[in-house]
Amino acid sequence: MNREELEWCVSVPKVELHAHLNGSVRNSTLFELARVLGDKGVIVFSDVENVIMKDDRTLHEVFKLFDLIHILTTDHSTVTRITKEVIEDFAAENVVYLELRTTPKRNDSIGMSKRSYMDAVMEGLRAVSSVDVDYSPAGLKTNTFNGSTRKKMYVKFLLSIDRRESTEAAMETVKLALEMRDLGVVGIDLSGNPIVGNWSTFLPALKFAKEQGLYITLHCGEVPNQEEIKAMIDFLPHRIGHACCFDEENWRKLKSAKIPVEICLTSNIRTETISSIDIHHFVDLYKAKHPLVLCTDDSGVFSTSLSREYNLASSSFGLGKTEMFQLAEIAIDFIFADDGVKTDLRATFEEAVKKLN
Ligand code: 6MZ
Repeated sequence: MNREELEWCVSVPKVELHAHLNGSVRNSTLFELARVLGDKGVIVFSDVENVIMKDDRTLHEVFKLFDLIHILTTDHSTVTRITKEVIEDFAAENVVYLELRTTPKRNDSIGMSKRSYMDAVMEGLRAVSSVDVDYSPAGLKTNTFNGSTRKKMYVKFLLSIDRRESTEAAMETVKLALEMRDLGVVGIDLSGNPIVGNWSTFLPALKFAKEQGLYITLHCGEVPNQEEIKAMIDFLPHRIGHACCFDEENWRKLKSAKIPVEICLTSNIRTETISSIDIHHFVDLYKAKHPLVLCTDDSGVFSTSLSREYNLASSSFGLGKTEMFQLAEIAIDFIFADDGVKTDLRATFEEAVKKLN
């Protein structure tokens, strides 16, 4: 990786639309948490160390790793800590708009409800100190930033439904999202192990969410389940993530529906969902001018960053700086926020282009 090019990618303002909170935790934090639980005898530290250090993992192994990460992170104070750290890490590499997604978790043994989990997330957001954060809904935003010369960043939340969940649990998450709209929750994500669960289980909750005006993004086509992919496109989500295993007919459907795709290059390669970067569907979608946005997915789990994803796209697909900047800027069109935020972000990019040239 060329250092100068990577630094340039860091300096460009960026929009991150597909980042899972627990997949974006720093390794150093995971080790620290594992050591504490190891000392308490809850886990065996060296076992955890081996799993965290492993670099190449199949999709199946990734979900086993998430179960382990959740053991380390799922208590209120740790959720607050990782939220603060993850937001600060994105801010440090010039992400000016972040949609952070996480699965609200219930754990009766520690008195955690989906709501208290999300309250802990919000506390982490408020604890961010390296950057001015705006998470307020439409109209209030300028108050937060007025007069400040500090770096600023918008943060919005998507609540994830895990494919292991029931219809009722999915509905609870949607109701929570509606309750937390004033706190920057803008939509719903469907994620989790793609070989688990059925589309029909989640459909009632997703339909309800859409009717209530929440934005929807779906993990779609991480495995070649063409029937599910077709049903997902027919649902007309506002965005989809991945789109790795589409057959010709589903490509046609997706393209004619113009649903923006969140592209996670390193994640797809590491999980072997795509066998090699040269055949990644980014190229076809980019050439077809299909709406797409580069994202990290799980920057901690896959040891990447949004700047690295841009750098990887540039080196793999031969995109120059002008194209890269345009790619970063056009992502504004696909964010789940109102026109005021979009206008403000466009101004940020205009300022940046003057400095970069
Ligand atoms: C599908 C994924 C994912 O929600 O606990 N998640 N779901 N495909 C992926 N591609 C690799 N990466 C992450 O963050 C972790 C959760 O996000 C989903 C999984 O459900 C995982 O448990 P949160 O913050």
